[in-house]
Amino acid sequence: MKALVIVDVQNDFLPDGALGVPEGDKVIPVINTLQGRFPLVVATQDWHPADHGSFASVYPDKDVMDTITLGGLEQILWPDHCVQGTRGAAIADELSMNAVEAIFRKGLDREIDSYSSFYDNGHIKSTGLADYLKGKNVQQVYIAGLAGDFCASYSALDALGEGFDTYLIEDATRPIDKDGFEKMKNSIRKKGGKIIRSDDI
Ligand code: VGL
Ligand code: ZN
Repeated sequence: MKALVIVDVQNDFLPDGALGVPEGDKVIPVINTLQGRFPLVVATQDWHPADHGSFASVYPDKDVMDTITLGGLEQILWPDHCVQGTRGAAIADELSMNAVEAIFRKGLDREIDSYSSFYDNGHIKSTGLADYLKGKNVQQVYIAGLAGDFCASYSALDALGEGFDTYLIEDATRPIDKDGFEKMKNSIRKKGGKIIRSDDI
């Protein structure tokens, strides 16, 4: 059985959002059309406390895109985004949510960031998504959503690590940085994942 994982299609990742992804809104109609082809659809939501350690605003001497060490890992500093309960953290209005059976939230721990839908960046805490999918006999995981070079790609890598046949749907995602996305796609391919288009499903 196959599942569609819709990653972080939230207002703050749309072009006008706090951490706007170029053309991020373009994924919405593609994902809405795709959902009917899957027996199981789940979504994730980046869900940070207002003083999350990945926010540049927390450090008086740092700027957005500077790097620091957070939770023992190199961390890019972001603009404040997806703060719990805010309009920016809400799922985009145009995304159809009727078929979404569960929403997995991540990024709640201020001491470590969490790009992947499955684990925090240190692979310490699980979101429960892998067990949820395995409990429903899912073998194929299809990844869509934002941002292509971060949360979508890290989700694909962790899905591979969990033993799922993994597909990243290229026209159902958009990256923050194109070069970074090419590198992530190569890492996914190297681990056995496939980069596909929505027409292939
Ligand atoms: C994301 C950066 C910071 C994402 C989340 O959803 O790709 N990127 N937080
Ligand atoms: Zn975030």
